[in-house]
Amino acid sequence: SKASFDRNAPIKMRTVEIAAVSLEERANLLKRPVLKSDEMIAKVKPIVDNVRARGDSALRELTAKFDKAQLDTPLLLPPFYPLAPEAQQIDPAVREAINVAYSNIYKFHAAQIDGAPLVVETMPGVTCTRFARPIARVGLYVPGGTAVLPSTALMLGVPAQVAGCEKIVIATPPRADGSISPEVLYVAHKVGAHAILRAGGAQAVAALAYGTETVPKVDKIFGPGNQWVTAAKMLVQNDTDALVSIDMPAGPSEVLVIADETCNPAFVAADLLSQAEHGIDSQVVLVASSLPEAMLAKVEEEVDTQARALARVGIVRESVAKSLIVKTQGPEAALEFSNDYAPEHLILHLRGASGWVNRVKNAGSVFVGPYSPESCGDYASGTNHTLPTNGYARQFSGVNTQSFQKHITSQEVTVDGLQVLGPIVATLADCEGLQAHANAVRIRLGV
Ligand code: HSO
Ligand code: ZN
Repeated sequence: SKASFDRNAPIKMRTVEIAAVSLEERANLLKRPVLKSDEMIAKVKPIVDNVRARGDSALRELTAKFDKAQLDTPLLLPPFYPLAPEAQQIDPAVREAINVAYSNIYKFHAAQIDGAPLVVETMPGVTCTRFARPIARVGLYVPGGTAVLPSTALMLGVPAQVAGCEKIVIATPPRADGSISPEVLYVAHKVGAHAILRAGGAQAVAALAYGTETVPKVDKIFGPGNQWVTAAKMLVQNDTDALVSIDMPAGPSEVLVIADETCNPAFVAADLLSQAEHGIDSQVVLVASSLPEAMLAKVEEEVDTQARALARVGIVRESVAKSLIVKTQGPEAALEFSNDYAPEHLILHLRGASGWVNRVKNAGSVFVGPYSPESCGDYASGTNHTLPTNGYARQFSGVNTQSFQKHITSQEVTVDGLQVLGPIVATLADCEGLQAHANAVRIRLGV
């Protein structure tokens, strides 16, 4: 499809004036491209069933077919102690950058841990508590494809490590020679992963969900991926035999930038393009909050010139063509549009940007002011980059430490406590006609 684009054509976004569009058009602007989830689920089902039935041999065949890698050696790489020799050879600057990113992500996620139990005496002698426990076995999907993403290994591995998960399995598609990126190996070592499964796509998700001769079954599967990976996650989540949960449904990555007359047009353009380069279906929205025409033109000019200098210009050309500029009268209307859109990433290039954060109702992660590009959160500031897309920011949080924990509640009622609480419970049990429930109280009260 790349050939169908004229190289001289401007790399340009579509513009709409929000006050001028009908309610129906507005609703359309908020939509993402249709994810045909039931069609995709039907397509991945044979793959998932194959791995479930035939285990490792199916995995090897599918990896040869989709990743062009013949794996004669084990599918599962062993623990990484000591560090694999190829991982010792990564560029020292990259190694140091991973170390700093690791430390920031670790700090922010360690602060999120639900440590001390919650203890509440709801009535005298009636004590309710809630405490967290790690999810024992977790599978972390690290995409391969058009870019290697050691950063995703960090974003999933660090909270798993902080939460104290017993078994961390990283799944990632191997390169054609069967190897895994040394940077991913290095991150696996740092987060204390127990194994790397050299497989990707729906087949990797199936192996993690059901287990194979060599791949351990996990309790929860995390991580972004293409439509195949997402559909496979949705499929196994609904299979009670798999008994597995997932982090969230994932769609193409998104950014919404709100800019006013205080913005730096070159910064705004750079932020839009950093999202556009992820893939041809990346969703990029600029909300121009009373942005003077001359400045908007400057942003558009910057998008075009900066895009042309990118190695991934082919991808950017396609995603920018599908992107949108929404003009609003001021920041109130801009925030209203953003809250309705519920973007994965929200960047505020606004006067007094931090003052607008409390107006954000729906977003995966917010980037405040001119010096907070999304790239910082994508890699190294400390926040997680596995975030809800497709409008799911209305009801989902991004991956965080508690995504790797679950909560258990408990109660202890004293004999005196039961004197007061028991009759209340018996009355409600009688009301529901559940006599045995009432008896369990009355037998203790001796009434
Ligand atoms: N923006 C991506 C994360 C990422 N960026 C990884 C670079 N590497 C989705 O939130
Ligand atoms: Zn990114």
